Amino acid sequence: MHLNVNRLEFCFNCQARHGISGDTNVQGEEVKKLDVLSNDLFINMLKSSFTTCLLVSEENPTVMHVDTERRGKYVVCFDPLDGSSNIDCLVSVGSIFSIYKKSSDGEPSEKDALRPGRELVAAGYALYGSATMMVLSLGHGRGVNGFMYDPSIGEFILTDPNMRVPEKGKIYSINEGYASEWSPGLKKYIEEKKNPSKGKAYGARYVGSMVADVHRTIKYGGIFMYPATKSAPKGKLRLLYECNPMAFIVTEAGGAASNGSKPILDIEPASIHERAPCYLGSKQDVQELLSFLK
Ligand code: P6P
Repeated sequence: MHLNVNRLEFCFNCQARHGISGDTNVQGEEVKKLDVLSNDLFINMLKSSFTTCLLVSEENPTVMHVDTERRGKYVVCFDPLDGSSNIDCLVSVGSIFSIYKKSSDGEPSEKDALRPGRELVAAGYALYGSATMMVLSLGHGRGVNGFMYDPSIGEFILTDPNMRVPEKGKIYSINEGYASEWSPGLKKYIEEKKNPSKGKAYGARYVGSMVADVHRTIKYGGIFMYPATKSAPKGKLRLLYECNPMAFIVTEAGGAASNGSKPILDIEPASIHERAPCYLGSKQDVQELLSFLK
């Protein structure tokens, strides 16, 4: 799947494209025009690739069926432009996707997407930051690879082969604005990172775009958290096209990803837009956090 980055990047530079389109998506969030454009690009490119039979997008309330004559064997769940609320202030945004191979007989249906992340055959993200990078994994011990986009030749170049998450990091990443809603265990963990009983305090980094925060966590180590809170008991991030693909990639790169009680990849989805608490990053940092949550 070659994402039409030129067209998306071109539109980043088109003033006409910035700003609110006046619609709201199934999550009740403002939909910016680039959200709509990137969603259309993903849908059109995937359908015309003749490789997919069912699509799930953050921007669409229900699954999308691919017409029979263009149907393939893959189910793709995607967030076409994650972090779009950051577009107008030029903070990095990204696209996230996960891919299942249809295993059921008969017509494709929603159940072909409601499968644990362990069954994914591939996952990846594109980060539109100071450069454009695609990070991909085919799972099953085949590692994680990063491809930087070179606009001078219009191709993605393998610049980060076999990406690995450091065993332990020095950064914690969470939106501290919701601290009053955290569980006691999470409050104790964050306090320990700020005023450790031994060793040095962790640094705090939070972009507010999942792709940027996760990419930094893979590169530098540490832990990214979007926790359950009193007002959002299942957190904010969506399982099928945010938590699962990132958990698949981080786990494949030697890290860990949990919802606080089990590996994210073991969660049995009940609906295509369901949310899950997300704690992922360096194995030792995630394990330490889980000991506090217990
Ligand atoms: P908050 C972007 O809207 C997003 O879905 C993720 O990219 C990001 O990690 C999260 O929401 C940020 O949410 O509540 O901290 O602004």
